[in-house]
Amino acid sequence: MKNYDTTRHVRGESLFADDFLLPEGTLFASVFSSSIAHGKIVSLDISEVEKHPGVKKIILAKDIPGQNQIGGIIQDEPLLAENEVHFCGQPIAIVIAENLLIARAAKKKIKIEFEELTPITDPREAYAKGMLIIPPRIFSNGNVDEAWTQCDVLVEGTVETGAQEHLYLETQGAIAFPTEGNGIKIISSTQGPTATQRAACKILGLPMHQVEVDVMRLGGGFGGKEDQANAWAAIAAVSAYVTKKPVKLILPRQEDMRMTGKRHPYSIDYKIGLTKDGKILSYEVTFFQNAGAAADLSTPILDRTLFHATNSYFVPNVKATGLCCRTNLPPNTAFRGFGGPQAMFAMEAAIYKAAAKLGIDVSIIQEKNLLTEGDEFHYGQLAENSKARACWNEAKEKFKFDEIKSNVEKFNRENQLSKKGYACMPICFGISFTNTFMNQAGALVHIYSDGSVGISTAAVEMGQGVNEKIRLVAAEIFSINKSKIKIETTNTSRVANTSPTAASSAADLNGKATELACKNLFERLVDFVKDEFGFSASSKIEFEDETILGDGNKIDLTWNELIQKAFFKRVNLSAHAHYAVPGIYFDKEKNKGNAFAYYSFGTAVVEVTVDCLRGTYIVDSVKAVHDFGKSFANVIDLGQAEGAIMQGIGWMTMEEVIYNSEGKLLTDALSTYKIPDIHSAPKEIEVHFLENSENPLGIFNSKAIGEPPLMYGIGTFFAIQNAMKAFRPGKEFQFSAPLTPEKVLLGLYKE
Ligand code: MTE
Ligand code: LUZ
Ligand code: MOS
Repeated sequence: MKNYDTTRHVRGESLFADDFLLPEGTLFASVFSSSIAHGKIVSLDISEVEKHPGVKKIILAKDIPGQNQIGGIIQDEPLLAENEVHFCGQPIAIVIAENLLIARAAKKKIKIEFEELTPITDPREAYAKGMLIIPPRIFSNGNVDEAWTQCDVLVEGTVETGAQEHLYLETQGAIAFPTEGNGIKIISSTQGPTATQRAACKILGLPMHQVEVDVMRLGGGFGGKEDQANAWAAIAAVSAYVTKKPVKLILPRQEDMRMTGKRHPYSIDYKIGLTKDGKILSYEVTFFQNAGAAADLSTPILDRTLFHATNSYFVPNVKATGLCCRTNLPPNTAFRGFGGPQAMFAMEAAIYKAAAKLGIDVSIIQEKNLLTEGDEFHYGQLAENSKARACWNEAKEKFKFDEIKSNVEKFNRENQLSKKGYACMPICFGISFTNTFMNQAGALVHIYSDGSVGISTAAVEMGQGVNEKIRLVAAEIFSINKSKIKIETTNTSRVANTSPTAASSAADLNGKATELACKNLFERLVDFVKDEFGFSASSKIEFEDETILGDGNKIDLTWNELIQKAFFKRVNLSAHAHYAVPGIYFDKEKNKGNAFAYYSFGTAVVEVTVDCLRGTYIVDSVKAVHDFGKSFANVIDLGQAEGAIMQGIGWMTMEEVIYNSEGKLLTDALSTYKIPDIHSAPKEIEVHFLENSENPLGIFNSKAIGEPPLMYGIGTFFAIQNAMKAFRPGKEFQFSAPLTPEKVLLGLYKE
């Protein structure tokens, strides 16, 4: 299967923001940022920079024509720091020069003095000092306090999860062009063109019709450009607005790593209560979310953590508390899974600890508590069409859990310094933006008079294959060769008021909008054929491989001829459609409602081998049965599953974001921040498509795939820990991710 971009990608012909041919006179921006995590700006001297040859302009907070504010949900984030700085890497000044080298060299001449204040980097410390961004959020049902008394066993503990750097191949960036009448056009590497448009409008003090945002494609986003592309686009925009010249800003990798937020690290307290045969009765959990210095998307991310507090299990009594803690780190942001993975890691940790105390197999507790049809989540929605047990049962049978267990035990009996471990990992992920209003999209479809088709939607292509999916939708409805269909750039003037490409729902939302628009055109063409060829109103007109059938008989008319005829008869060959997900709502006061259109389910089993002399490990295999609904793009979906699994393994094992106590990022390059390469990929990944799954709320009955499989990676942590237990039976290990080789070694040998 060829993806929409395949040919251009392999020939190096695909255009990214950095590849745009620039008009003569384009200027280049570089961002001067804070070197400390918390402090007051005592003095700022730019006089030396202004004298630097080739420097055209320096922009400070006071030069911003509109509001110095880019907070999307909570208005707590200045674009440029004015009196205080709140994180290391916070933008303070924009240096604009005739070329990039000058801009970067000149900014070193800025003289700044700070009065340093003590930074907070730990969310629990922030909480203790009252630094909450919003009041505590609580999702609950039943009564945990009453339920504890009915439990045979109670365990409690603490869990830590680490940050994760997005490391999209293409760093953040934008190019802004002044347009007629003081407007701005921005070419941006953003997942959310409308959010970028809004941020630029606020900074410039312009109405939205004066700012056009255009997105060709992204070299990866992974959530890192859902909100955080806005700042760089706004910086390019204000630079172009002030200088009246096109201005380009592309972040160098190290600045990108230092200045942008990551996946939220969490510190978590849990308490779980079960009967002696492993039925979970009660679960209480408190999430200390390290939000960083501004809210960004932390509040909806925290909500998704609360939604997914019980992962794929039914728990009758739940109290989940979310604390959004302000610290002096770069504002943390969306990252594939959006707070869900942290919640699921905590739930699994609780189950592991309970299993150890009960002296039973973890998988017994997992299996016993899986969601069954119609179980109620703690926020009131029912697990309808639950495939949790179907996936588990099929995985158990197909991958032979019993055999894996006995093979691992046999290996461990026969090997002293090398130990194997395995873990089962069921997942359940809700599909929809949890902010109900965001679940809408638009499509604009033009059939040109030569029969070729151009489609614009709100979806942003970032490697996940959404363009190919949208092309397949149109090709299916018109029954034309997909080579006739072009997917246009994502542009706010063509499709307005869009939600970001996020929440795994771009293919569903934009695919459905495309389906509606194409069906609309199809109906017009059917009516035209009936009129033109004398068919009755009740006749059946079909399109098949670019030919037209009337009541089952071929009409002497190709697609191209039909379109040309329709054009000359003044048929409207363009259609816009809007799609809004039906049936969802959520009461944010009571924290109850049907937040999700549907759920994505699956079960994976992960096997690892740990070298107990070195602390190193290899992932032998990840095998999963995943519910893709009825996939209509199998190769893309499989690629998404495999990529997400890798990213999940990276988060759980080797990717370690380290800030020192002064809030300075130490892992700001690929020499110090390790991501999985081909050598650390599982030797085997096998993802099986669950059969007989239908999903009318997904495009063509498929299910969203972008994020859910990431959470299979969590199994890797527990598989490694199980291998460690085989080496040191009886030793208690901490649930602190990532489980790097250093931590494995210390865990095995340090008392
Ligand atoms: N796949 C690639 N190759 N690159 C990406 O940046 N982002 C992921 C996922 N898969 C991403 C990706 C994230 S975070 C999301 S939310 C979904 O793609 C968004 O696209 P979709 O809604 O079309 O699945
Ligand atoms: N973004 C968002 C998301 O704004 N709301 C969500 O619920 C969400 N979920 C997953 C990923 N991004
Ligand atoms: Mo994905 S975290 O919703 O961009």
